[in-house]
Formats: sequence, C-alpha cells, structure tokens
Amino acid sequence: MSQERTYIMVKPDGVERGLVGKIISRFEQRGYKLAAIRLLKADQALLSQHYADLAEKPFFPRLMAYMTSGPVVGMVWEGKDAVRTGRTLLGETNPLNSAPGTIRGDFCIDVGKNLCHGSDSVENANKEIALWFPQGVCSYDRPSDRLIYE
Ligand code: DAT
Ligand code: MG
Repeated sequence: MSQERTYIMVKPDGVERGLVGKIISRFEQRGYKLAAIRLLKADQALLSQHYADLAEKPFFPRLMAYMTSGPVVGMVWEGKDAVRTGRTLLGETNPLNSAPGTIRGDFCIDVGKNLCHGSDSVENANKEIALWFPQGVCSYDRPSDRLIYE
C-alpha cells in the first residue's frame, strides 16, 4: 500500500470559525491516516518559504497578512493517492468554483478566505512536510487499514 503523504493546513479563518474538527473529519472519514498535527502562529519567514512560488503575485502581501492573522493547524495525512485526493477533498482554489461536498464548496466563498491548503504535488508535499514538521512525522500501524485497503 502506498504511503504517500500530503501537507494539509487549516488557515486562520478555518481555525477562528471553529472548522478544524470538520476538516479533520473529511480526511478521517475518507480513510486517511493522521501522521502529524500542529497548531501554530506562522511567521512571515516560514510563510514566505511555504509560498515562495507566489512571491511575485499581486495578491502576495494580502496572502501574507491573512496567513499571519491567527494560528493555523498544519497536518500530514497519509495513504493511497493522498496528494491528489487531498486536493479533491479541498475543492478548487476559488471556492466559488468548488463543488458542494468539497471543503471549500461547503464552507467558504472568497479566494482570499479559502479555509485550507493542500499540497499540489508529491514533490511539494515532501518539501512542505519538511518545512512545517522539521522534527519529523509519526509512523504507526493502524489495524483498520485492512478495512480500507484491499
Ligand atoms: P491553492 O491554495 O489552491 O494551491 P495557489 O497555490 O495557487 O492555490 O495559491 C495559494 C493561495 O493564494 C490560495 O489558496 C489563495 C491565494 N490566492 C491564489 N490566487 C489568488 C487570487 N487570484 N487572489 C487572491 N488570493 C489568491
Ligand atoms: Mg498551492
């Protein structure tokens, strides 16, 4: 079974709106395994590394202000196709394009308050996991895997 991992983060609006549990539930109920979780107020330095690819975008200063406005919950979820399916569970970048049933499609409206982050490739997932969890993640056996994977 694939041990692919993805970095999922509840943004400050999600934390302040009390949606952390609901977002965790989406991943739990789908069958993914929690490998790490952390609540923190991220600083500009950390977020600038996380969003390095977007540094030249016009919305970057607003994105930084949003992401430093309160604590975030960073998580690592593990399982088959975790990166691609994690993005599917989140929905589209612009919540207005997100289907009902996705996290963004169910809980938000504006792109600048889109609740959550999910890695967009396995390569970026590995970089983001190393950035947000330099201490490493948790490896453990989960007996219920036999009920989820064939
Ligand atoms: P995603 O979070 O879906 O991977 P992204 O990596 O392109 O999207 O952008 C990171 C975040 O930046 C996104 O979640 C919200 C913000 N963002 C992206 N495009 C934006 C835009 N056109 N206006 C305002 N914020 C934007
Ligand atoms: Mg992205």
